[in-house]
Amino acid sequence: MDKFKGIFPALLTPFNKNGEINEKELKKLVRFNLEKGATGFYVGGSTAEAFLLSTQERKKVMEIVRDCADSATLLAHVGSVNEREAIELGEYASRLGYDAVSSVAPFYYKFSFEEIRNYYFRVADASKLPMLVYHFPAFSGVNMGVKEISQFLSDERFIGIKYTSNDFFTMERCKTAFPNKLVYNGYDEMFLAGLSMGADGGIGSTYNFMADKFVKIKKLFEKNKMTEAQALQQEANGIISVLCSIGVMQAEKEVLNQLGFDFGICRKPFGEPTEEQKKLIAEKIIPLL
Ligand code: MN9
Repeated sequence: MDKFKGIFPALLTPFNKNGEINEKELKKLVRFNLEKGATGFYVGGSTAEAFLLSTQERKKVMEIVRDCADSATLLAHVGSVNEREAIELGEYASRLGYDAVSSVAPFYYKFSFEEIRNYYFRVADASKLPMLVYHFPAFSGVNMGVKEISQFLSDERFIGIKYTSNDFFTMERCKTAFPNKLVYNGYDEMFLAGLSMGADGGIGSTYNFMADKFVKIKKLFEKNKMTEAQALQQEANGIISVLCSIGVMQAEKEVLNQLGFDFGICRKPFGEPTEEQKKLIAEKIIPLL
C-alpha cells in the first residue's frame, strides 16, 4: 500500500500552437515532478481537461505518462458520463500497466445512487484494476455521505477515495471506518487539514509546480512539527489564492510557461489569462517557487 501513499500531481495537459497534445512537454513535466519528490501521478483527471479530450487523446495521455514515469505509481482517471468510454479507458489503463483506475461519478443526468454505484462496479470489473472513487461534489453535482461512500470502501475492488470536499467530518468518518483504505486529500489549500483528519496523501493540480512544498508539509506533519507545516501551507495558499482569482488551470499553465515550459493554453471554452494576470503570476507566484 505504501506506493499509494504520498503526493500525486494531477497532471495538466500541454497543448501546442495547433491545440494538439504536446508529448515532449508532458514528459518534461513528469520528470520535473519526479525530481521534486512526487510519489506518482493522477493521469487524465479534471486538471488534464479530460472532458475536453477525445477518447483517443485520453489514451494518448496515458501512454505518454506510462512511457516516462519509470516506477512511479500511476492512477488513471477514466471517468466519463458515457460509461462505454469509461470502460474502454479502464481496460486500456489495465493493458498499459497502470496501478489503479479512478472515476468521477457520472454527472449531468442526475443519476440515482444505484445507477452510480452500478457504473462504478462495472468500470472496476472491466479494468480489473483497483478502483479509486473520485468524490468531487462541487463539480460533479453528486453528493455522497458516509453511507454511500461505505458501499464502495467496504468492497474489495475499491482501494480508496480521492476526496475533494471541505466536509472533513465525512472524510474522517470514512477513514476511521475503513482504516485500510486510502483517502487522498483533494483541495490542496486544505491539505494539512486533510492530513489531520486521516488523509494518506494528496492528489492535486497545484502540485504540478509545487509538489515539493506538499512533500515537505506531509513530512513535517508526520514529525509532529505543526507550526512549520502550517507556515508552508500558508505559503502555498498565498499562491493558490492568486490561481483561484484567475482560473486555476488557466493560471497553472501560465505558471509552467513562466518556469520555462511550453504548456500553451487551456482548450476552449476556457479563456486565456490577460497580460495583467500574467504579470500577477510573475510577481506573486514565481518568486515563491
Ligand atoms: O482535485 C483539484 N481540483 C481541480 C483537486 O483541479 C478541479 C485541486 O487541486 C484544486 O485545483 C486546487 C485549487 O482549488 O485545490
